[in-house]
Amino acid sequence: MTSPDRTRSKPDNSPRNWNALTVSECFRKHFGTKKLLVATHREPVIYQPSQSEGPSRKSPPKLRYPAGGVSQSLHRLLLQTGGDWISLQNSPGPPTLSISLPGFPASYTLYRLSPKDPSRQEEYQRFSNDLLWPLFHEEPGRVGARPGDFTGYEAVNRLFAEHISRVAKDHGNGVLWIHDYQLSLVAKELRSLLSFPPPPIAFFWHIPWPRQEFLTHLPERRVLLDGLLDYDFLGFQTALYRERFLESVEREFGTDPRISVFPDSVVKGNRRIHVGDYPIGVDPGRFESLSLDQKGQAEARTFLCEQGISPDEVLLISVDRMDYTKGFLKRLQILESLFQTYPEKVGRIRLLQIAPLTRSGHPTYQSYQKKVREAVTTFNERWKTGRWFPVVSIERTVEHRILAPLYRLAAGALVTSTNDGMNLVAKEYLAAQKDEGGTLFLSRYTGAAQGLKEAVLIDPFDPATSAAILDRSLAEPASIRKGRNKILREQISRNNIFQWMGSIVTGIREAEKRGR
Ligand code: ADQ
Repeated sequence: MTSPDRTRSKPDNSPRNWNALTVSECFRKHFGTKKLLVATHREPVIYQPSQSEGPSRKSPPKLRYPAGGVSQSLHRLLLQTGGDWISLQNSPGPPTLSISLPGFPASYTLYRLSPKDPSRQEEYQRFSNDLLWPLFHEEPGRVGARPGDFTGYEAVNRLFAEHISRVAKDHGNGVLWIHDYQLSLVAKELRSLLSFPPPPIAFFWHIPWPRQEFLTHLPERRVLLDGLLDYDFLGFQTALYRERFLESVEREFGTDPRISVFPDSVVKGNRRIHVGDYPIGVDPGRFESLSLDQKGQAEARTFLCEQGISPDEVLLISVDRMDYTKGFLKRLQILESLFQTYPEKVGRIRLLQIAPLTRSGHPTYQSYQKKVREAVTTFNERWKTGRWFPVVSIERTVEHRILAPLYRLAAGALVTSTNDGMNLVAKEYLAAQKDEGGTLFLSRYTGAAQGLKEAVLIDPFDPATSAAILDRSLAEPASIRKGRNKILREQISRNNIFQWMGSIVTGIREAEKRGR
Protein backbone atom coordinates (compact mmCIF):
# COMPACT_ATOMS: atom_id res chain seq x y z
CA MET A 1 0.00 0.00 0.00
CA THR A 2 1.55 3.29 -1.02
CA SER A 3 1.04 6.28 1.18
CA PRO A 4 -0.40 9.21 -0.75
CA ASP A 5 1.50 12.44 -1.22
CA ARG A 6 -1.37 14.93 -1.35
CA THR A 7 -0.49 17.08 -4.34
CA ARG A 8 -3.36 18.50 -6.36
CA SER A 9 -4.19 17.26 -9.81
CA LYS A 10 -4.53 20.29 -12.06
CA PRO A 11 -7.67 20.91 -14.08
CA ASP A 12 -7.26 22.55 -17.48
CA ASN A 13 -7.42 26.25 -16.67
CA SER A 14 -5.99 27.52 -19.93
CA PRO A 15 -7.69 30.73 -21.00
CA ARG A 16 -9.06 29.24 -24.24
CA ASN A 17 -12.57 30.14 -25.06
CA TRP A 18 -14.52 27.12 -23.91
CA ASN A 19 -18.02 26.54 -25.23
CA ALA A 20 -20.01 23.51 -26.42
CA LEU A 21 -18.29 23.71 -29.83
CA THR A 22 -14.72 23.84 -28.47
CA VAL A 23 -15.45 20.98 -26.04
CA SER A 24 -16.76 18.99 -29.00
CA GLU A 25 -13.57 19.79 -30.97
CA CYS A 26 -11.51 18.73 -27.96
CA PHE A 27 -13.45 15.46 -27.83
CA ARG A 28 -12.84 14.83 -31.55
CA LYS A 29 -9.13 15.67 -31.20
CA HIS A 30 -8.74 13.08 -28.44
CA PHE A 31 -11.20 10.41 -29.52
CA GLY A 32 -11.65 10.79 -33.30
CA THR A 33 -14.97 9.35 -34.44
CA LYS A 34 -15.75 7.52 -31.18
CA LYS A 35 -19.19 8.09 -29.73
CA LEU A 36 -19.87 9.86 -26.46
CA LEU A 37 -22.40 8.15 -24.23
CA VAL A 38 -23.73 9.96 -21.17
CA ALA A 39 -25.71 8.25 -18.39
CA THR A 40 -27.58 10.11 -15.66
CA HIS A 41 -30.28 9.20 -13.18
CA ARG A 42 -32.66 11.87 -14.50
CA GLU A 43 -33.36 12.56 -18.14
CA PRO A 44 -32.51 15.92 -19.75
CA VAL A 45 -35.98 16.49 -21.23
CA ILE A 46 -39.60 16.56 -20.11
CA TYR A 47 -41.96 14.96 -22.62
CA GLN A 48 -45.38 16.55 -23.01
CA PRO A 49 -47.79 14.27 -24.90
CA SER A 50 -50.02 15.66 -27.63
CA GLN A 51 -53.05 17.45 -26.30
CA SER A 52 -56.51 17.88 -27.65
CA GLU A 53 -57.04 21.39 -29.07
CA GLY A 54 -60.64 20.96 -30.14
CA PRO A 55 -62.90 18.17 -31.44
CA SER A 56 -60.60 17.07 -34.30
CA ARG A 57 -57.30 18.78 -33.54
CA LYS A 58 -54.39 17.67 -31.45
CA SER A 59 -51.19 19.55 -30.73
CA PRO A 60 -48.04 17.52 -31.46
CA PRO A 61 -46.06 16.19 -28.50
CA LYS A 62 -43.52 18.67 -27.15
CA LEU A 63 -40.20 18.46 -25.37
CA ARG A 64 -39.44 20.86 -22.54
CA TYR A 65 -36.06 21.24 -20.91
CA PRO A 66 -35.69 21.30 -17.13
CA ALA A 67 -33.94 24.26 -15.47
CA GLY A 68 -30.93 22.37 -14.02
CA GLY A 69 -27.62 23.78 -15.27
CA VAL A 70 -25.51 20.63 -15.67
CA SER A 71 -27.89 18.47 -17.66
CA GLN A 72 -28.62 21.31 -20.07
CA SER A 73 -24.91 21.91 -20.71
CA LEU A 74 -24.31 18.20 -21.33
CA HIS A 75 -27.34 18.27 -23.62
CA ARG A 76 -25.78 21.09 -25.66
CA LEU A 77 -22.49 19.18 -25.82
CA LEU A 78 -24.23 16.11 -27.27
CA LEU A 79 -26.00 18.35 -29.79
CA GLN A 80 -22.46 19.22 -31.01
CA THR A 81 -20.78 15.81 -30.81
CA GLY A 82 -23.77 13.51 -31.35
CA GLY A 83 -23.97 10.39 -29.22
CA ASP A 84 -26.28 8.67 -26.80
CA TRP A 85 -27.83 9.44 -23.43
CA ILE A 86 -29.26 6.86 -21.07
CA SER A 87 -31.42 7.68 -18.06
CA LEU A 88 -34.50 6.54 -16.23
CA GLN A 89 -37.76 7.64 -17.83
CA ASN A 90 -39.25 10.49 -15.76
CA SER A 91 -42.08 11.63 -18.06
CA PRO A 92 -44.49 9.98 -20.55
CA GLY A 93 -43.65 9.14 -24.15
CA PRO A 94 -41.77 6.47 -26.08
CA PRO A 95 -38.74 4.61 -24.67
CA THR A 96 -36.39 6.17 -27.24
CA LEU A 97 -36.28 9.76 -28.44
CA SER A 98 -34.11 11.41 -31.03
CA ILE A 99 -33.11 14.83 -29.71
CA SER A 100 -32.15 17.65 -32.05
CA LEU A 101 -32.47 21.42 -32.00
CA PRO A 102 -32.30 24.01 -34.79
CA GLY A 103 -28.85 25.59 -34.97
CA PHE A 104 -27.00 22.54 -33.64
CA PRO A 105 -25.07 20.30 -36.02
CA ALA A 106 -25.80 16.91 -34.45
CA SER A 107 -28.50 14.96 -32.67
CA TYR A 108 -28.40 12.31 -30.02
CA THR A 109 -30.51 9.33 -29.01
CA LEU A 110 -32.08 9.36 -25.57
CA TYR A 111 -32.75 5.87 -24.19
CA ARG A 112 -35.33 6.04 -21.39
CA LEU A 113 -35.18 3.09 -19.04
CA SER A 114 -38.04 1.72 -16.96
CA PRO A 115 -37.28 -1.18 -14.63
CA LYS A 116 -39.73 -4.05 -15.23
CA ASP A 117 -40.25 -4.49 -11.51
CA PRO A 118 -41.28 -1.09 -10.06
CA SER A 119 -40.44 -2.29 -6.54
CA ARG A 120 -36.76 -2.55 -7.61
CA GLN A 121 -36.84 1.08 -8.69
CA GLU A 122 -38.43 2.07 -5.42
CA GLU A 123 -35.70 0.29 -3.44
CA TYR A 124 -33.06 1.95 -5.64
CA GLN A 125 -34.60 5.39 -5.03
CA ARG A 126 -34.75 4.80 -1.31
CA PHE A 127 -31.22 3.48 -1.12
CA SER A 128 -29.99 6.51 -3.08
CA ASN A 129 -32.04 9.20 -1.40
CA ASP A 130 -32.77 7.88 2.09
CA LEU A 131 -29.33 6.43 2.73
CA LEU A 132 -26.56 7.58 0.37
CA TRP A 133 -27.70 11.20 0.17
CA PRO A 134 -27.87 11.83 3.96
CA LEU A 135 -24.69 9.88 4.72
CA PHE A 136 -22.66 11.60 2.02
CA HIS A 137 -23.93 14.95 3.35
CA GLU A 138 -22.87 13.86 6.85
CA GLU A 139 -26.44 13.75 8.18
CA PRO A 140 -26.84 10.21 9.58
CA GLY A 141 -29.86 11.42 11.59
CA ARG A 142 -31.78 11.85 8.31
CA VAL A 143 -31.38 8.25 7.16
CA GLY A 144 -34.89 6.99 6.42
CA ALA A 145 -36.60 4.45 8.67
CA ARG A 146 -36.58 1.91 5.82
CA PRO A 147 -33.73 3.13 3.70
CA GLY A 148 -34.09 0.83 0.71
CA ASP A 149 -32.55 -2.39 -0.27
CA PHE A 150 -29.08 -2.56 -1.75
CA THR A 151 -30.16 -5.30 -4.15
CA GLY A 152 -32.63 -2.82 -5.72
CA TYR A 153 -29.79 -0.32 -6.12
CA GLU A 154 -27.64 -3.01 -7.75
CA ALA A 155 -30.52 -4.09 -10.01
CA VAL A 156 -31.09 -0.60 -11.43
CA ASN A 157 -27.33 -0.08 -11.90
CA ARG A 158 -27.30 -3.43 -13.75
CA LEU A 159 -30.20 -2.28 -15.93
CA PHE A 160 -28.14 0.76 -16.98
CA ALA A 161 -25.13 -1.47 -17.64
CA GLU A 162 -27.16 -3.93 -19.73
CA HIS A 163 -28.49 -1.13 -21.85
CA ILE A 164 -25.10 0.51 -22.23
CA SER A 165 -23.54 -2.79 -23.26
CA ARG A 166 -26.16 -3.17 -26.01
CA VAL A 167 -25.62 0.40 -27.25
CA ALA A 168 -21.83 -0.03 -27.09
CA LYS A 169 -22.11 -3.26 -29.14
CA ASP A 170 -24.35 -1.60 -31.76
CA HIS A 171 -22.17 1.44 -32.16
CA GLY A 172 -18.71 0.04 -31.61
CA ASN A 173 -16.37 1.48 -29.06
CA GLY A 174 -17.07 4.84 -27.46
CA VAL A 175 -16.44 6.92 -24.38
CA LEU A 176 -18.79 6.50 -21.43
CA TRP A 177 -19.43 9.28 -18.96
CA ILE A 178 -21.63 8.25 -16.01
CA HIS A 179 -22.92 10.69 -13.39
CA ASP A 180 -23.48 10.72 -9.68
CA TYR A 181 -24.10 8.65 -6.61
CA GLN A 182 -27.16 6.80 -7.96
CA LEU A 183 -25.00 5.07 -10.59
CA SER A 184 -21.79 4.15 -8.79
CA LEU A 185 -21.93 0.45 -9.77
CA VAL A 186 -22.53 0.76 -13.52
CA ALA A 187 -18.87 0.15 -14.47
CA LYS A 188 -18.69 -2.92 -12.24
CA GLU A 189 -21.83 -4.40 -13.85
CA LEU A 190 -20.65 -3.42 -17.32
CA ARG A 191 -17.27 -5.09 -17.01
CA SER A 192 -19.01 -8.38 -16.29
CA LEU A 193 -21.23 -8.00 -19.39
CA LEU A 194 -18.86 -6.90 -22.15
CA SER A 195 -17.09 -9.51 -24.22
CA PHE A 196 -14.77 -6.90 -25.77
CA PRO A 197 -12.37 -4.53 -23.93
CA PRO A 198 -14.50 -1.86 -22.28
CA PRO A 199 -14.25 1.68 -23.60
CA PRO A 200 -12.90 4.34 -21.19
CA ILE A 201 -15.51 4.63 -18.43
CA ALA A 202 -15.54 7.95 -16.60
CA PHE A 203 -17.56 8.91 -13.56
CA PHE A 204 -18.28 12.25 -11.88
CA TRP A 205 -19.37 12.34 -8.25
CA HIS A 206 -21.47 15.53 -7.88
CA ILE A 207 -22.06 15.49 -4.12
CA PRO A 208 -19.52 15.76 -1.25
CA TRP A 209 -17.33 12.85 -0.27
CA PRO A 210 -17.77 12.65 3.52
CA ARG A 211 -15.35 12.15 6.34
CA GLN A 212 -14.68 8.46 7.00
CA GLU A 213 -16.68 8.51 10.30
CA PHE A 214 -19.82 9.09 8.25
CA LEU A 215 -18.98 6.55 5.58
CA THR A 216 -18.69 3.85 8.21
CA HIS A 217 -22.49 4.14 8.74
CA LEU A 218 -22.90 2.55 5.32
CA PRO A 219 -22.78 -1.26 5.52
CA GLU A 220 -22.17 -1.58 1.75
CA ARG A 221 -19.29 0.90 1.67
CA ARG A 222 -16.67 -1.60 0.51
CA VAL A 223 -18.84 -2.78 -2.40
CA LEU A 224 -19.52 0.82 -3.35
CA LEU A 225 -15.83 1.81 -3.19
CA ASP A 226 -14.77 -1.31 -5.05
CA GLY A 227 -17.42 -0.55 -7.69
CA LEU A 228 -16.09 2.99 -8.10
CA LEU A 229 -12.64 1.51 -8.69
CA ASP A 230 -14.07 -0.27 -11.73
CA TYR A 231 -14.23 3.11 -13.49
CA ASP A 232 -11.13 4.34 -15.34
CA PHE A 233 -11.58 7.98 -14.38
CA LEU A 234 -13.13 9.42 -11.21
CA GLY A 235 -13.87 13.14 -10.86
CA PHE A 236 -14.76 14.97 -7.64
CA GLN A 237 -15.82 18.58 -7.12
CA THR A 238 -12.91 19.65 -4.89
CA ALA A 239 -9.46 18.59 -3.71
CA LEU A 240 -10.91 17.98 -0.24
CA TYR A 241 -13.45 15.44 -1.50
CA ARG A 242 -10.82 13.75 -3.69
CA GLU A 243 -8.48 13.46 -0.69
CA ARG A 244 -11.23 12.05 1.49
CA PHE A 245 -12.08 9.50 -1.19
CA LEU A 246 -8.45 8.37 -1.40
CA GLU A 247 -8.36 8.15 2.36
CA SER A 248 -11.51 5.99 2.36
CA VAL A 249 -9.91 3.62 -0.16
CA GLU A 250 -6.83 3.46 2.04
CA ARG A 251 -8.85 2.83 5.19
CA GLU A 252 -11.10 0.17 3.64
CA PHE A 253 -8.54 -1.62 1.47
CA GLY A 254 -5.32 -0.91 3.39
CA THR A 255 -4.39 -4.58 3.59
CA ASP A 256 -5.48 -5.58 0.10
CA PRO A 257 -2.35 -6.30 -1.98
CA ARG A 258 -4.25 -5.60 -5.24
CA ILE A 259 -4.82 -1.95 -4.32
CA SER A 260 -2.33 0.94 -4.06
CA VAL A 261 -3.26 4.57 -3.50
CA PHE A 262 -1.40 7.47 -5.14
CA PRO A 263 -2.08 11.23 -4.98
CA ASP A 264 -4.00 11.30 -8.25
CA SER A 265 -4.79 7.66 -8.90
CA VAL A 266 -5.48 4.25 -7.46
CA VAL A 267 -4.01 1.07 -8.88
CA LYS A 268 -6.35 -1.91 -8.67
CA GLY A 269 -4.84 -5.09 -10.04
CA ASN A 270 -3.46 -4.25 -13.46
CA ARG A 271 -5.55 -1.08 -13.93
CA ARG A 272 -4.79 2.49 -12.91
CA ILE A 273 -7.82 4.64 -12.09
CA HIS A 274 -7.31 8.38 -12.41
CA VAL A 275 -8.76 10.34 -9.46
CA GLY A 276 -8.98 14.12 -9.87
CA ASP A 277 -10.80 17.24 -8.72
CA TYR A 278 -12.77 19.15 -11.34
CA PRO A 279 -14.89 21.94 -9.81
CA ILE A 280 -18.04 22.30 -11.84
CA GLY A 281 -19.07 25.73 -13.12
CA VAL A 282 -21.93 27.48 -14.89
CA ASP A 283 -22.29 29.10 -18.30
CA PRO A 284 -21.57 32.69 -17.15
CA GLY A 285 -22.13 34.24 -20.60
CA ARG A 286 -25.63 32.79 -20.73
CA PHE A 287 -26.58 34.05 -17.26
CA GLU A 288 -25.04 37.44 -17.90
CA SER A 289 -26.94 37.98 -21.15
CA LEU A 290 -30.18 36.66 -19.67
CA SER A 291 -29.77 39.02 -16.71
CA LEU A 292 -29.34 42.00 -19.06
CA ASP A 293 -32.16 41.14 -21.40
CA GLN A 294 -34.71 43.97 -21.38
CA LYS A 295 -37.75 41.74 -21.78
CA GLY A 296 -36.56 39.37 -19.04
CA GLN A 297 -35.91 42.33 -16.75
CA ALA A 298 -39.42 43.66 -17.30
CA GLU A 299 -40.85 40.20 -16.56
CA ALA A 300 -38.73 39.95 -13.41
CA ARG A 301 -40.05 43.33 -12.20
CA THR A 302 -43.61 42.23 -12.88
CA PHE A 303 -42.88 38.99 -11.02
CA LEU A 304 -41.69 40.96 -7.97
CA CYS A 305 -44.67 43.28 -8.17
CA GLU A 306 -47.02 40.27 -8.24
CA GLN A 307 -45.35 39.02 -5.07
CA GLY A 308 -45.93 42.41 -3.43
CA ILE A 309 -42.22 43.27 -3.34
CA SER A 310 -41.49 46.93 -3.96
CA PRO A 311 -38.41 48.15 -5.88
CA ASP A 312 -37.37 50.21 -2.79
CA GLU A 313 -36.80 47.19 -0.61
CA VAL A 314 -33.42 45.57 -0.09
CA LEU A 315 -34.00 42.21 -1.72
CA LEU A 316 -32.20 39.02 -0.76
CA ILE A 317 -32.69 35.94 -2.92
CA SER A 318 -32.22 32.24 -2.32
CA VAL A 319 -32.84 29.54 -4.89
CA ASP A 320 -32.69 25.87 -4.03
CA ARG A 321 -34.62 22.64 -4.09
CA MET A 322 -36.38 22.27 -0.75
CA ASP A 323 -33.80 19.84 0.59
CA TYR A 324 -32.57 19.73 4.19
CA THR A 325 -28.94 20.12 3.05
CA LYS A 326 -29.75 23.62 1.80
CA GLY A 327 -30.25 24.98 5.32
CA PHE A 328 -33.73 26.53 5.05
CA LEU A 329 -34.25 26.66 8.82
CA LYS A 330 -30.74 28.00 9.43
CA ARG A 331 -31.47 30.75 6.91
CA LEU A 332 -34.48 31.85 8.97
CA GLN A 333 -32.34 31.83 12.11
CA ILE A 334 -29.89 34.21 10.43
CA LEU A 335 -32.75 36.56 9.52
CA GLU A 336 -34.16 36.23 13.04
CA SER A 337 -30.83 37.29 14.46
CA LEU A 338 -30.59 40.13 11.92
CA PHE A 339 -33.98 41.57 12.91
CA GLN A 340 -33.34 41.11 16.62
CA THR A 341 -29.96 42.84 16.53
CA TYR A 342 -30.78 45.48 13.93
CA PRO A 343 -34.54 46.17 14.35
CA GLU A 344 -34.31 49.06 11.89
CA LYS A 345 -34.00 46.43 9.14
CA VAL A 346 -37.54 45.19 9.77
CA GLY A 347 -39.72 46.36 6.90
CA ARG A 348 -36.65 47.08 4.77
CA ILE A 349 -34.98 43.74 3.97
CA ARG A 350 -37.00 41.06 2.28
CA LEU A 351 -36.09 37.49 1.33
CA LEU A 352 -37.39 36.00 -1.89
CA GLN A 353 -37.06 32.25 -1.41
CA ILE A 354 -37.51 30.24 -4.60
CA ALA A 355 -37.74 26.66 -3.43
CA PRO A 356 -39.17 23.99 -5.72
CA LEU A 357 -40.23 20.86 -3.90
CA THR A 358 -38.03 17.82 -4.29
CA ARG A 359 -38.42 14.11 -3.43
CA SER A 360 -41.78 14.90 -1.87
CA GLY A 361 -42.78 11.23 -1.85
CA HIS A 362 -40.16 10.51 0.84
CA PRO A 363 -41.29 10.80 4.47
CA THR A 364 -38.06 12.59 5.53
CA TYR A 365 -38.68 15.25 2.89
CA GLN A 366 -42.39 15.51 3.62
CA SER A 367 -41.72 16.27 7.27
CA TYR A 368 -38.82 18.65 6.49
CA GLN A 369 -40.87 20.56 3.93
CA LYS A 370 -43.79 20.83 6.37
CA LYS A 371 -41.40 22.17 9.00
CA VAL A 372 -39.98 24.76 6.59
CA ARG A 373 -43.46 25.98 5.68
CA GLU A 374 -44.49 26.25 9.32
CA ALA A 375 -41.26 28.04 10.22
CA VAL A 376 -41.76 30.57 7.41
CA THR A 377 -45.33 31.22 8.56
CA THR A 378 -44.26 31.66 12.19
CA PHE A 379 -41.37 33.91 11.17
CA ASN A 380 -43.60 36.07 8.99
CA GLU A 381 -46.19 36.32 11.76
CA ARG A 382 -43.53 37.44 14.21
CA TRP A 383 -41.94 40.12 12.02
CA LYS A 384 -44.77 41.41 9.85
CA THR A 385 -45.61 45.08 10.01
CA GLY A 386 -48.92 46.16 8.47
CA ARG A 387 -49.17 44.40 5.11
CA TRP A 388 -45.40 43.79 4.92
CA PHE A 389 -43.88 40.43 5.84
CA PRO A 390 -40.23 39.42 5.48
CA VAL A 391 -40.14 36.11 3.56
CA VAL A 392 -41.82 35.47 0.23
CA SER A 393 -41.56 31.75 -0.40
CA ILE A 394 -42.34 30.26 -3.82
CA GLU A 395 -42.36 26.51 -4.24
CA ARG A 396 -41.84 26.19 -7.95
CA THR A 397 -39.32 26.40 -10.73
CA VAL A 398 -38.75 29.85 -12.18
CA GLU A 399 -37.40 29.93 -15.71
CA HIS A 400 -33.80 31.11 -15.99
CA ARG A 401 -35.03 33.86 -18.35
CA ILE A 402 -36.70 35.45 -15.27
CA LEU A 403 -34.39 34.05 -12.61
CA ALA A 404 -31.26 35.71 -14.06
CA PRO A 405 -32.72 39.26 -13.95
CA LEU A 406 -34.07 38.50 -10.45
CA TYR A 407 -30.50 37.66 -9.39
CA ARG A 408 -29.45 41.02 -10.81
CA LEU A 409 -32.17 42.92 -8.96
CA ALA A 410 -31.28 41.31 -5.62
CA ALA A 411 -28.82 43.10 -3.32
CA GLY A 412 -27.64 39.76 -2.02
CA ALA A 413 -27.93 36.00 -2.51
CA LEU A 414 -28.19 33.88 0.59
CA VAL A 415 -26.64 30.42 0.18
CA THR A 416 -27.01 28.60 3.49
CA SER A 417 -26.27 24.94 2.66
CA THR A 418 -24.99 22.91 5.57
CA ASN A 419 -23.13 20.69 3.09
CA ASP A 420 -23.14 21.03 -0.69
CA GLY A 421 -20.95 19.41 -3.37
CA MET A 422 -20.53 22.72 -5.20
CA ASN A 423 -23.68 24.93 -5.37
CA LEU A 424 -24.27 26.33 -8.82
CA VAL A 425 -26.72 29.00 -7.68
CA ALA A 426 -23.81 30.89 -6.06
CA LYS A 427 -22.03 31.01 -9.42
CA GLU A 428 -25.18 31.88 -11.37
CA TYR A 429 -25.77 34.84 -9.04
CA LEU A 430 -22.25 36.16 -9.67
CA ALA A 431 -22.65 35.70 -13.41
CA ALA A 432 -25.69 38.00 -13.29
CA GLN A 433 -23.77 40.83 -11.55
CA LYS A 434 -22.05 42.52 -14.51
CA ASP A 435 -21.03 46.01 -13.23
CA GLU A 436 -23.23 45.41 -10.20
CA GLY A 437 -22.35 45.06 -6.54
CA GLY A 438 -24.80 42.41 -5.38
CA THR A 439 -23.24 40.40 -2.56
CA LEU A 440 -23.00 36.64 -2.58
CA PHE A 441 -23.35 35.39 1.02
CA LEU A 442 -21.89 31.95 0.66
CA SER A 443 -22.05 29.16 3.20
CA ARG A 444 -18.57 27.99 4.06
CA TYR A 445 -19.84 24.40 3.80
CA THR A 446 -20.23 24.47 0.01
CA GLY A 447 -17.72 23.20 -2.54
CA ALA A 448 -18.03 26.67 -4.12
CA ALA A 449 -16.56 28.25 -0.96
CA GLN A 450 -13.47 26.04 -1.33
CA GLY A 451 -12.71 27.79 -4.64
CA LEU A 452 -14.24 31.28 -4.34
CA LYS A 453 -11.89 32.53 -1.64
CA GLU A 454 -12.86 36.21 -2.06
CA ALA A 455 -16.57 35.58 -1.42
CA VAL A 456 -18.29 36.82 1.73
CA LEU A 457 -18.50 33.60 3.70
CA ILE A 458 -21.17 32.89 6.28
CA ASP A 459 -21.63 30.04 8.71
CA PRO A 460 -25.22 28.73 8.84
CA PHE A 461 -24.43 27.14 12.22
CA ASP A 462 -23.58 30.59 13.63
CA PRO A 463 -26.60 32.79 12.90
CA ALA A 464 -25.49 35.76 15.03
CA THR A 465 -22.14 36.17 13.29
CA SER A 466 -23.71 35.53 9.89
CA ALA A 467 -26.32 38.24 10.58
CA ALA A 468 -23.57 40.70 11.54
CA ILE A 469 -21.74 39.86 8.29
CA LEU A 470 -24.94 40.47 6.33
CA ASP A 471 -25.50 43.81 7.99
CA ARG A 472 -21.91 44.94 7.45
CA SER A 473 -21.56 43.76 3.87
CA LEU A 474 -24.86 45.17 2.64
CA ALA A 475 -23.70 48.58 3.90
CA GLU A 476 -20.30 48.45 2.16
CA PRO A 477 -19.60 51.07 -0.49
CA ALA A 478 -20.56 49.98 -4.00
CA SER A 479 -16.91 50.24 -5.11
CA ILE A 480 -15.88 47.51 -2.65
CA ARG A 481 -18.74 45.21 -3.60
CA LYS A 482 -18.12 45.70 -7.32
CA GLY A 483 -14.37 45.19 -6.89
CA ARG A 484 -15.01 41.90 -5.09
CA ASN A 485 -17.45 40.79 -7.77
CA LYS A 486 -14.91 41.57 -10.48
CA ILE A 487 -12.47 39.06 -8.97
CA LEU A 488 -15.15 36.44 -8.35
CA ARG A 489 -16.62 36.86 -11.80
CA GLU A 490 -13.21 36.38 -13.41
CA GLN A 491 -12.90 33.14 -11.48
CA ILE A 492 -16.27 31.78 -12.56
CA SER A 493 -15.56 32.82 -16.15
CA ARG A 494 -12.32 30.83 -16.13
CA ASN A 495 -13.85 27.82 -14.36
CA ASN A 496 -17.00 27.63 -16.42
CA ILE A 497 -19.10 24.57 -17.28
CA PHE A 498 -17.44 24.05 -20.66
CA GLN A 499 -13.93 24.35 -19.20
CA TRP A 500 -15.10 21.67 -16.72
CA MET A 501 -16.19 19.39 -19.55
CA GLY A 502 -13.06 20.11 -21.60
CA SER A 503 -10.72 19.28 -18.74
CA ILE A 504 -12.64 16.08 -18.01
CA VAL A 505 -12.54 15.01 -21.67
CA THR A 506 -8.77 15.70 -21.71
CA GLY A 507 -8.41 13.93 -18.35
CA ILE A 508 -10.20 10.82 -19.66
CA ARG A 509 -7.83 10.68 -22.64
CA GLU A 510 -4.76 11.07 -20.42
CA ALA A 511 -6.07 8.42 -18.03
CA GLU A 512 -6.60 6.12 -21.00
CA LYS A 513 -3.01 6.61 -22.13
CA ARG A 514 -1.57 6.09 -18.65
CA GLY A 515 -3.83 3.39 -17.32
CA ARG A 516 -3.89 0.52 -19.80
P1 ADQ B 1 -28.27 20.61 -6.60
O1 ADQ B 1 -28.26 20.13 -5.20
O2 ADQ B 1 -29.56 20.48 -7.31
O3 ADQ B 1 -27.11 19.91 -7.45
P2 ADQ B 1 -27.17 23.35 -7.30
O4 ADQ B 1 -25.73 23.12 -7.57
O5 ADQ B 1 -27.42 24.61 -6.57
O6 ADQ B 1 -27.86 22.19 -6.49
O7 ADQ B 1 -27.91 23.42 -8.69
C1 ADQ B 1 -29.28 23.69 -8.78
C2 ADQ B 1 -29.64 24.09 -10.22
O8 ADQ B 1 -31.06 24.07 -10.33
C3 ADQ B 1 -29.19 25.49 -10.58
O9 ADQ B 1 -28.80 25.51 -11.93
C4 ADQ B 1 -30.44 26.35 -10.36
O10 ADQ B 1 -30.55 27.47 -11.21
C5 ADQ B 1 -31.53 25.36 -10.66
N1 ADQ B 1 -32.69 25.68 -9.82
C6 ADQ B 1 -32.84 25.41 -8.52
N2 ADQ B 1 -34.04 25.87 -8.10
C7 ADQ B 1 -34.62 26.44 -9.15
C8 ADQ B 1 -35.86 27.10 -9.36
N3 ADQ B 1 -36.76 27.27 -8.40
N4 ADQ B 1 -36.12 27.56 -10.57
C9 ADQ B 1 -35.22 27.42 -11.55
N5 ADQ B 1 -34.04 26.82 -11.43
C10 ADQ B 1 -33.75 26.33 -10.25
C11 ADQ B 1 -26.16 18.85 -7.25
C12 ADQ B 1 -25.27 18.96 -6.01
C13 ADQ B 1 -24.57 20.30 -6.00
C14 ADQ B 1 -23.78 20.48 -7.31
C15 ADQ B 1 -24.64 20.18 -8.52
C16 ADQ B 1 -23.83 20.17 -9.80
O11 ADQ B 1 -26.04 18.80 -4.83
O12 ADQ B 1 -23.70 20.42 -4.90
O13 ADQ B 1 -23.34 21.83 -7.39
O14 ADQ B 1 -25.28 18.92 -8.40
O15 ADQ B 1 -22.74 19.30 -9.73
